[in-house]
Amino acid sequence: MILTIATTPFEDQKPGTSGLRKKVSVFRQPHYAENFIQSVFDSLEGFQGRTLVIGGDGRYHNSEVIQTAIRMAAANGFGRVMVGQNGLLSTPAASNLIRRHKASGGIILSASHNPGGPDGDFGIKYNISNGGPAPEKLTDAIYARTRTISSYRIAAPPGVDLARTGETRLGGMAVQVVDPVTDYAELMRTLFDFEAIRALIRTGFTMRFDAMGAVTGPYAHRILEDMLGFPGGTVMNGTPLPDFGGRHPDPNLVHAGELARLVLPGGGPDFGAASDGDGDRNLIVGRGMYVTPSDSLAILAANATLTPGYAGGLAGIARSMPTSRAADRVAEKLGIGAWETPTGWKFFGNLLDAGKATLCGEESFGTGSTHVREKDGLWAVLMWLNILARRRLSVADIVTRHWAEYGRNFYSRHDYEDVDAEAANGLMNALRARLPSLAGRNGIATADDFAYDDPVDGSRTTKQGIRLIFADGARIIYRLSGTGTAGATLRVYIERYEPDAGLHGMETQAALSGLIALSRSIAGIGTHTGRAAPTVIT
Ligand code: VG1
Ligand code: CO
Repeated sequence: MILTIATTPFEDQKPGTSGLRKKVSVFRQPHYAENFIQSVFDSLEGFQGRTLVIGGDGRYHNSEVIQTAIRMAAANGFGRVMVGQNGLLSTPAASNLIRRHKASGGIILSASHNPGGPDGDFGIKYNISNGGPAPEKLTDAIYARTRTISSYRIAAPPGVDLARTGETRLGGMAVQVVDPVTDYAELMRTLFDFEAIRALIRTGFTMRFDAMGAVTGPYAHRILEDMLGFPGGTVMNGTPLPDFGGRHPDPNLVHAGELARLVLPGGGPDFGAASDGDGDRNLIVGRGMYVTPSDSLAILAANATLTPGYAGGLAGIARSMPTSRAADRVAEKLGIGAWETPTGWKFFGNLLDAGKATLCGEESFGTGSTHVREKDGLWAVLMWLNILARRRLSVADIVTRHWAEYGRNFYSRHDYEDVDAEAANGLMNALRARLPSLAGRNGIATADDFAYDDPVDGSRTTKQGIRLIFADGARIIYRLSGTGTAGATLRVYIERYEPDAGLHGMETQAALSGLIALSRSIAGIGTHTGRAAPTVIT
């Protein structure tokens, strides 16, 4: 039986950088998730009778909303939902399922790297038929719909049993519960030389992968341990938990500190990696070497032809604007396109679909390629393993040789978290107002607010970050986070190019100290926010 339930709009359902993210307590309000999901369906066309992929990162509240989404899909006329067993799908695995099974789209329940649990965050994201996050045009339409919605449709309870794989029905709709790992693991096998990685393991090579109590546990156990043959225990924190075991599943040196302390000092494993809540981010460390995500993108690009999936070369490399320009140097050397987009994976989709870019990356621990339309944590780990297996060098040697060849882009992001929202907006507005007067002083050559003209669909996106570009190519960038759920987070991105290999060994914060001081004084960070220093440095 299909129920039509009367509702009234919520004012705060505007999707951010990556879908709608709110506190669990907000999502638990009656009708809240239902309103948003119905607004998504109302903004789509031509899905009647077609397939919808549904999955989530297993965080607290996942099991409730997944049943809601399935019952609403049935009531709205989808022909089939394909859902991960126990409601689990990593974000890249969901993207793969959408593409592989020609679904009309997918709903991903995740707040990614944000903490989970009853006091944590929850999120809903819609992905389109190419497997990628909905573009701005669609998220704008969804938001507009949330402002006028007056009813939603939902199949009467009960929902469906997601514990067992196989097919059942809900009203006129088929419900197919699939193993979340199988198709994804198959895709990885087509891209990377598993035999070469096995040979590397036989030389005594060891690694640790920290799943951070989140969704990649089952993927990493299957691929790294069962398929590649790394010994049991290689995967840490490999069981997905609703509260991630109390962890903040953000794979940086702070939150993945356990892994970093194991690998970085030496004497432990040769290689360390971690992923986030929904499996789309990656952290890469070796003995004595933390690989910045910006460098990782450049290094993967420079070595891509060593892997079967990319042996034919790359069409181009895309990076988000605040990501360092290290990848641009590789693109230049390879004679391929270098693209610069706003922050958020949704801006890469068109470039990938149009064949303009093969690899993409963001400074925020996100790397990916044409194989899906999301960033992909385990994919990056496997690509590193494939390259290590072929080059037989340590992570540190690969990175320092890369710098010696291309020069080093010293890079750091300073986050000022949970700042008063008004103060953060005040800082950005004041900076914006002063843009015309900033150039010409302190070595700044240009100062602007980044706007992006999509080369494929011609859409224009404005106000994507304030850029101070120095005469020597150094950059300071300011933007506000679009994924937080409390207050505001000011992100300051700082970059400087150093061609002299004799100086590449400098500590990053020291190498950037002049720019860091400027980043604080020019924007008046202390005055506006009351903060003398950032809360997180990556
Ligand atoms: C952050 C990152 C951005 C990333 C986004 C989603 O957004 O900076 O690069 O695409 O998170 O990642 P923001 O607006 O907070 O800076 V995930 O893994 O949280 O879906
Ligand atoms: Co994520």
